Amino acid sequence: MSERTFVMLKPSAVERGLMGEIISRFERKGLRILAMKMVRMGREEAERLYEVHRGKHFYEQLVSTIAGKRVLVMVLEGRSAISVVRKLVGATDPVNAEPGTIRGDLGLDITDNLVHASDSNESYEHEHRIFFHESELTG
Ligand code: 3AN
Repeated sequence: MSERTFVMLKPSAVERGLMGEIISRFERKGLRILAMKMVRMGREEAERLYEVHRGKHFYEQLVSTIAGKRVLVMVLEGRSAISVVRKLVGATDPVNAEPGTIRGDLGLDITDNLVHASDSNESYEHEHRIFFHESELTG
């Protein structure tokens, strides 16, 4: 069944010039890029994106790592897109991420771990609305 997921390439992926490498992994897997744009992340948007982590010890660092910086946000579509993208991205801590995954191959920092990807359909519904209008996703 075709599914959609929200993905954000974090500031380190943008600054290190890894956008093409990461996007190409999604494309080669067969996922369709439905919408994509580069935005400068506002503080309020960052807080909304990481709402579920409010109160955790790493929340403030997480928000300030992306607030005010350029990130690339996108909606990907494909069969079981949510779990497929999470597998391609790899474990949260790049130290534990398997080689062959994006975090396993390209990252080391746990807070700025290159990519954010929705972990459920509920997260997707919340997250994509922060950056995209419904009209950007049709067609
Ligand atoms: P994932 O991004 O793999 O879904 P989550 O949703 O548990 O992981 O965490 C969201 C983000 O919070 C992670 N991408 C990472 O940047 C950060 N994070 C998670 N756990 C920690 C931690 N123990 N220390 C610092 N940052 C963390």
